[in-house]
Amino acid sequence: MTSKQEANQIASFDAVVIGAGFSGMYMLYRLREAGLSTRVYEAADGVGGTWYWNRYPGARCDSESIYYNYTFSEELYREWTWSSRYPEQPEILKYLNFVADKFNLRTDIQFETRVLAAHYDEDSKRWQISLNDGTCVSAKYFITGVGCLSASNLPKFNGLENYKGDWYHTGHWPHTKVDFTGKRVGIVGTGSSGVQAIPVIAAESAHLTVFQRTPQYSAPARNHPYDAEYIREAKENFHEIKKQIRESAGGAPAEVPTKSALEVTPEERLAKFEEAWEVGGQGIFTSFYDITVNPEANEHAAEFIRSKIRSIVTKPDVAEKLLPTYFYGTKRPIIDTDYYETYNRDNVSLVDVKKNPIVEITEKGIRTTEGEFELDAIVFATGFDGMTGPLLKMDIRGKEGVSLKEKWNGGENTRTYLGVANAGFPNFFMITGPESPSVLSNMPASIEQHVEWVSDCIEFMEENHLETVEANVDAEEAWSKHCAEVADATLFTKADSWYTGANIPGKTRRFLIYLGGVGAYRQKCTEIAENGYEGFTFKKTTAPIQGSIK
Ligand code: N01
Repeated sequence: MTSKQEANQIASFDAVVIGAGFSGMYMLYRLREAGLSTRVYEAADGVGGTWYWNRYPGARCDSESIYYNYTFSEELYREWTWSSRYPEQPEILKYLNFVADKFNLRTDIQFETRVLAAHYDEDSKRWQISLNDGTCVSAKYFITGVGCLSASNLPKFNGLENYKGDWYHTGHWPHTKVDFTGKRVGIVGTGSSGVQAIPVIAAESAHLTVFQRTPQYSAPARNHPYDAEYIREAKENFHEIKKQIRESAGGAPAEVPTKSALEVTPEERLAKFEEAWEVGGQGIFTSFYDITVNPEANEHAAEFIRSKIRSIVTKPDVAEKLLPTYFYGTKRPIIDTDYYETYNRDNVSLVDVKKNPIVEITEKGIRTTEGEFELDAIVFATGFDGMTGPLLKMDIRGKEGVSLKEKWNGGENTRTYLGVANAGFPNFFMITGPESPSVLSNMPASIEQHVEWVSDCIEFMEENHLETVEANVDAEEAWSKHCAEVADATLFTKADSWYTGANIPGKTRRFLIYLGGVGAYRQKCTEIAENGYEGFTFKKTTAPIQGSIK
């Protein structure tokens, strides 16, 4: 510990957690139940994490609500009632506030406080955590619940500082309503955020210009209110739903495809896609088992969606611009409400900024190589520095003062053990970190699994009077290699997306999501724990203990 840290230290805890979203709130709940003094630090002035920040028009969930919630408490599951299949952001934020109230979580959350640095002190075997108010606290355990998509990406557009209109990023939307009535609005980006915002902003504004770099595959969400009977059944089936969520490949009950898109007749294939399109949601993605591994199978799904775009969008030149060409599903498959239909409105125009790139932001709007577009407001729906971005925003340093940034070497060497731990960083745990199923699963399911695994590990340490736990280098290397092998067998690594880091200029291209499935991953983590935390080294005050000590 430096003398400055010592002088500024104001408190010590058993555990410090960063973030008060789904991850941090449940982590707090579990650690408190285990009797540990725990403090959560949250930059926002309220709970909610991603659902606190992403307040842009049209923001809603793309996992079905009855599965997109905590399942650790049956009482909680029964007390909360979702209004619809894919609820809007305010409702999800309300749910998370309900959880915070029900379990009295706020007493141990310090809001409007950003963690700037966390350094492991090898003498005291504790983490020294520096806050943005200049103070410092210490903790035996340091846990990040910072999400995979919380570091927003605002590309460096020349001239943005000269722009006289208002501009917004979807990931940091104002808390008061932004009124686009009568305004000429431009939106840059057509990922999930852009696709959700575009129909809503188009309906409100005088004119909406969409600046599209890569056309996207999107399927209708077919959102609808839930009827009382459906909700009653879900609550009655809580235990079955919880089991399915935890054992499934994607973290939510879903039909497991058993057929290849190539073994069925063209008529059967089309019927399957049509059915998924009509039901709405992510069904096309899971219609056949080889959509994300076989280029030919993938092309059938891709062409089906292209045919839908051609049939929905009435202006052929606009439809043509909207046709995606990358492997379907290798960027996050989007679900929408009237996205393609919006391009039939007279007040919407589409600019292809791959063909005519953005040159600069001017005082009046956006200039592409095609010309200047005058705009009263600009919305940047340009996404996030995903996976590693939120962690690397902080100065996290493990043994010998080595930072996570140095260890991961600009992404060249990003390695974790199970996406939860890092060699060289004792008593540091990441909830849904790189190389765990995270964003390719129903997030609350993956979050609950990680939180439960981490709190079990901590309880095990406390019961056995262990001072530190650290991932072994060889275990980490083997896990990282396994993750890469699973990913390389798919088409996911082929797309330029935030999944691969390709959306951030200069970021090393790596695919940092474990694709083995939530159920299989859970089993692996459970086995590791049951085998005495294979691949981890625990230390008592003096001698290290390898492997099984149960
Ligand atoms: O971000 P994105 P997002 N010039 O990275 C474009 C989750 N999410 O916020 O594709 C011009 O997907 C970029 O173009 P390209 C979900 O997991 C969930 O939309 O890189 N354009 C792309 O079109 C999702 O995947 C929900 O060529 C530029 C867009 O900006 C993730 O968050 C809702 C550009 C960014 O798309 C991220 O989604 C919303 C530039 N310099 C989000 N830079 C739910 O439904 C980037 N773009 C739960």
